[in-house]
Amino acid sequence: MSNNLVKGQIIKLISDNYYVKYNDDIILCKARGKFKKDNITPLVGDLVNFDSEGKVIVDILPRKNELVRPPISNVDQAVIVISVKEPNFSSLLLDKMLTIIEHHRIKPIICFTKLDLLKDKAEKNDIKQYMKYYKSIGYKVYTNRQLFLLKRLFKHKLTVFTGQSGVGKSSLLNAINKKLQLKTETISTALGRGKHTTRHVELLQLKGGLVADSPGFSALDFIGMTKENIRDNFIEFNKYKDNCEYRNCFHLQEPNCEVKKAIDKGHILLSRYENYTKFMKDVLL
Ligand SMILES: Nc1nc2c(ncn2[C@@H]2O[C@H](COP(=O)(O)OP(=O)(O)OP(=O)(O)O)[C@@H](O)[C@H]2O)c(=O)[nH]1
Ligand SMILES: [Mg+2]
Ligand SMILES: [Zn+2]
Repeated sequence: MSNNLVKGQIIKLISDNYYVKYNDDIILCKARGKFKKDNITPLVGDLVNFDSEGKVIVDILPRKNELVRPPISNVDQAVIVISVKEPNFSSLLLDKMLTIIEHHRIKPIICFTKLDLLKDKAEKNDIKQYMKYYKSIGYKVYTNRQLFLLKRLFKHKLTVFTGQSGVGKSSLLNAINKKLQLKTETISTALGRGKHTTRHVELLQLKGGLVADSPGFSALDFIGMTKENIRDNFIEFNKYKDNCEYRNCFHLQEPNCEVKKAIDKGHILLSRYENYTKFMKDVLL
């Protein structure tokens, strides 16, 4: 065994070239042949021991978590970027992303964009109510104009930016750090193709942390998630569940359900419950 083993983190992967961050250097490494034999694929985000002389990755340290799409490990938090227009706000999509991200034990942060496109007062009010509600249940909620606050979120963290194509993920990252110069696209072309402008997975250094401007988490479905998982990741329901008559209440048809009472009283947002019941049906299919 070599004496030159040091610990780094994979920040980019192009075919079988691994770019490993070691202090302030980026070192191009290969993976040890044994990984392939054992059917192990090093992922972007992996903490690794590598031989700094031979430039070979020798071990992958245990992963905190692992996403399939985008293929990244050790994710601490996800910024869910959601536009209020172009594309229109969808509470269904937001709740879906929240549920999936919570399930992966990743901390969600919500960032609304394109509020400048809201002309109608009622529409603006509507969005404000949503923002207030998600804050009230414990999420960090921002708009893309709150750069001062957003800039403080990244230190020592691995953050994934996620959300539909065209919501403004790359634009927001560029605003946080002008040097990034990520490619952005006008909305008509982005939507027309229905594809993400941003494709490959790479961790960028941002404000003392690492971020991935990922090509879509949104495509991810409730893969591997059970009804229980979905229920338990609607975080505000958990405060009421112990008082439901049934110990394993799904808050659907059961009598004396405290969650449903909380909805009737206006303590839980109706759209949250409607989206929840929809997801429960989807998972049963
Ligand atoms: N009006 C308005 N337009 C915005 C705002 N943020 C971003 N845009 C525009 O929205 C379009 C799409 O932005 P991108 O940053 O490319 O979106 P993206 O989320 O990175 O999209 P993909 O890479 O395709 O996933 C661009 O034309 C941006 O200029 C905003 O706050 N207001
Ligand atoms: Mg992009
Ligand atoms: Zn219940």
